[in-house]
Amino acid sequence: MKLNLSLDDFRSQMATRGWVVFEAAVGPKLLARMTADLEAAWDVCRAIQVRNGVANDADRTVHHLIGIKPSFLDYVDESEALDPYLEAYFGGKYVLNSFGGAINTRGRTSYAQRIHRDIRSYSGDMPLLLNTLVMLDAFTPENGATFMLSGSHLAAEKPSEEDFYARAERAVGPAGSVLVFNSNVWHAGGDNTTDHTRRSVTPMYARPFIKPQFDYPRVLGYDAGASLKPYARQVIGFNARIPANLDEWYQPPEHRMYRGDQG
Ligand SMILES: O=C(O)CCC(=O)C(=O)O
Repeated sequence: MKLNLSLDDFRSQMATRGWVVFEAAVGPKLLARMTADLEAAWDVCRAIQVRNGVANDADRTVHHLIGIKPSFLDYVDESEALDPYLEAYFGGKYVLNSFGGAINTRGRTSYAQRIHRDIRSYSGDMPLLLNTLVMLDAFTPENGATFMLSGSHLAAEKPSEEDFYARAERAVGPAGSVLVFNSNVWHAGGDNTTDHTRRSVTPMYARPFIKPQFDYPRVLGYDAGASLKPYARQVIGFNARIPANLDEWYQPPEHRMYRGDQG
């Protein structure tokens, strides 16, 4: 992964605008694998969405890709390059909170296209949650590049729709770009008015003491932790698990399920 922003630029843009784009950060090989895996994951997720009666509004969205296909775990390894930036944002360790994705096509919409922020409790200047979005295809205004309301992480209130669309900027970039934003920023996916798909995956990160949306260590299996690289082990959440019996609880610090450096 190559990152075209200095740590200082990242810090200052995150403080003022609340979002940055690392352009063409992910290389073409991994990008192609993730794109193919995203299409395959849609079939897996869709079957369960339909079976469980939650297909409405979820059109062409996928969730919790870790464990569905291997390239998403490879992305976690690759994204270690982002660690100094994410650690600077959080001021400490962080874990994956969710890892979804979307396949936006002409004429089809999902919940991600409503104006929203991804943290239900506004956290002000306390950094609890961070969104990222990996552009598997180039993002353009025509194919629905995300609308971002710069500076909106600085106020609790939701902007009116009129105000939002009057002032929002578009997060554009070539394929492989990574949009990173403070989860307090109001944003919305755009409409795809082209004949080409606009695909993305959206790893979100949180401080380890925030409950993740999915139990990724259990998805992979606790035994899988030993074979992961230390960065992936941390980000997947192996150092921030919840003991479920007293044998897991009574452990020396180096074997604890929730390690002492997780905040
Ligand atoms: O698909 C998009 O452009 C927006 C994605 C989004 O809203 C999100 O990840 O929360």
